[in-house]
Amino acid sequence: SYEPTPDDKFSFGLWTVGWQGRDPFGEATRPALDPVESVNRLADLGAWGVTFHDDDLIPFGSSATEREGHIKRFREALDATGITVPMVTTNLFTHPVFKDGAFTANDRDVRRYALRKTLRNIDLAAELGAETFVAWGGREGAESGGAKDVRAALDRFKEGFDLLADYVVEQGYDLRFALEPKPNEPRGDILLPTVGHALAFIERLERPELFGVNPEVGHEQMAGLNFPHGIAQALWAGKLFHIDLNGQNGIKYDQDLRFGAGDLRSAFWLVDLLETAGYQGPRHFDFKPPRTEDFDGVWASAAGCMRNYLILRERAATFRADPAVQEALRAARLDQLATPTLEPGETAATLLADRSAFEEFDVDAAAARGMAFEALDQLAMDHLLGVR
Ligand code: 3MF
Ligand code: MG
Ligand code: MG
Ligand code: MG
Repeated sequence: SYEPTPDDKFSFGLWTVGWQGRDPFGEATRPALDPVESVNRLADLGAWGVTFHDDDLIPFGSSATEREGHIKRFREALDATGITVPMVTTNLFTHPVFKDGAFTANDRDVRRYALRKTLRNIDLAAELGAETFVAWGGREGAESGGAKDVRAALDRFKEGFDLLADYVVEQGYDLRFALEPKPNEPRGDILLPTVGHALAFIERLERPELFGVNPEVGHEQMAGLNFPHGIAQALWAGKLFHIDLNGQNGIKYDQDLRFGAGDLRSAFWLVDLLETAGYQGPRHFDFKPPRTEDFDGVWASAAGCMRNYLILRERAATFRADPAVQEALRAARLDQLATPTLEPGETAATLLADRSAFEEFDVDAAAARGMAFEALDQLAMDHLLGVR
């Protein structure tokens, strides 16, 4: 059965099911959704967690008393359903004040305001027991070359994150940051456009151990990149702190289709990777139920995200367990790739002394060997399509 349970660690942003369908060309097609209703419905569907931007829960500009009221009734819904809050994030992109960015806005007062908004939200994240604080810098970027000094902006980006990390340590919060890359939209070009850029940036921070990435399927695919490859590198670096699952059809606007829609083969390899690599974090969906849908369609779309993950998890497991696949993996020499290139303790000198590695190496015979990848990939297709 493909019925989700809390053990599957499926989580959803309030902004996903709550998306009203407003896009650059059209008005909302659905009324606003009460966060309490979202928590209840997601719990009914078998989800484990909800995540939110500060403004998803507490409308921008609320008074302190209103703020407390929103948090109180949200907490009551969490307690009643057992839904957790594994991740919280800050909205630093909707209000016009952030039109030129938040931590990297040219205007210094805007940067100071953005940091204050974030610090306040970090307190709330800790209060609700979140382990991950996501930062997507959607407005950190530019439309034209002279408008942004990218090196100065990266200095300001680092300054901001260093301050936030110091604060988390000073407060004794058990919270880590996950940076979310995206190449463009809403800015013409966004800073930290891909997983690779984000991983390199993190190493320049004062407390790199507190920072990882929150890659989103569609964001990497908007840049034409192979998402499972990016995830594999994040895992290899010990930096996959969180993930945004959704669907995307190639290099287009950020489609945010439900997980499994879009590039299905990529989704299969992604689930195979997450499940075999021992990723323990949330399976978080950042999707948008298309604006064609009413609320029945919204919940069908949310249920579909989880169902597709569970189907792909089963398909990937049957693929790995199939003796014919294991044989095909050997024929494709994946076992050899797992073997170090050098003998233990080997140096350049011993490699230079090994005549079999060069002088006597039969280059033509090695070049003539087939890699047997097509047979392996067809087995994967057969498993994905459910005919094996
Ligand atoms: C935009 C996004 C964001 C981030 C969110 C942080 C509004 O394309 O993906 O969603 O995921 O801000 O979690
Ligand atoms: Mg997105
Ligand atoms: Mg997206
Ligand atoms: Mg996202």
